[in-house]
Amino acid sequence: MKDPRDPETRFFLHHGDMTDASCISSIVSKISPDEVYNLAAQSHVKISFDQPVYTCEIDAIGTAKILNAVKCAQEYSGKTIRFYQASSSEMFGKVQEVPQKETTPFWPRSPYGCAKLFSHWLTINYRESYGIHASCGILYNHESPRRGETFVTRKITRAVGRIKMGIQKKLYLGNMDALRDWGFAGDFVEAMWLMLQQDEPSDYVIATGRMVSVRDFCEMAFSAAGLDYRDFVEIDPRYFRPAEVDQLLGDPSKAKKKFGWDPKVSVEQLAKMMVEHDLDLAYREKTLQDIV
Ligand code: F7E
Repeated sequence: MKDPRDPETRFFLHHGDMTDASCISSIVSKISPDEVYNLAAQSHVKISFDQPVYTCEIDAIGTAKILNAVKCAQEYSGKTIRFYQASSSEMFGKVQEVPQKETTPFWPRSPYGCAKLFSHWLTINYRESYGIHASCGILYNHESPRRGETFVTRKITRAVGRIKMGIQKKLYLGNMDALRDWGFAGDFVEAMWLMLQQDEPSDYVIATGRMVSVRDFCEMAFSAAGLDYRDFVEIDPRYFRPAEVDQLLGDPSKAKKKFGWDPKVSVEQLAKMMVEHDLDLAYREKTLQDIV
């Protein structure tokens, strides 16, 4: 087994659980990290309506556990640990301003949005109370071929691949009029890292500054495979949410000004990238089906 203290070893997984404060603090004190990125979440908005308590346990109380572990480890060792909190555009929910910026008032519309808002403010509170170098990235929807298949972009591109290969007939969606500011996860992760390289901690909106509808994304994805979405997509009210976030559009100018961040991948390129990946995946599925 590789020695995790070896500088050549770039990646080492430790077991842990967001509900277990003792294991979080022992991992933080054992590793003594330079930077901590809290991306842990029950991150599906619709599921948060069905599992509100679990969502709050992980997305809200979990953050309190990590922040406190960071504070204690820092006090004990005297070493500065920089902290990143994955805040979400879902905190803007019923938007009070278009586009949204760091100063826009919040109005979350789901247990997920409420839990993220708690963590956002707790991170700011630890920064103000204990001088922790803690920053919040208010990230808009960020996607890639690695996206989970129950999120709408990947659900669409998976369906495109499978329909094209003849192993799926229809795609059932909920609210196709919802508007989102979709970017590429690779671009957004770069922004997270840049945030922690700044001398002073702060909060930043990370978005592309362009908004399209679920319907538009369908059009882009199906046409990337030479298909017309209107032939395959149907509405199923089961996918509607008890309270919807109708539109989200971010203004990333603070991040651009402070550390020169600019997203490189457009939503059209993103849809094409995901479709190409999922066509390949569906081709392999089809080949396997034909063999067995
Ligand atoms: O839905 C609509 C749905 O589940 C996008 C998470 O990463 O981004 C994500 O949250 C929109 C919504 O993402 C279906 O009603 C229509 O309006 O892909 P989504 P989300 O809820 O925006 C934020 C920034 C986060 O922080 C979250 O963790 O698409 N929609 N039909 C559908 N959505 C889904 N999932 N499935 C449908 O069939």
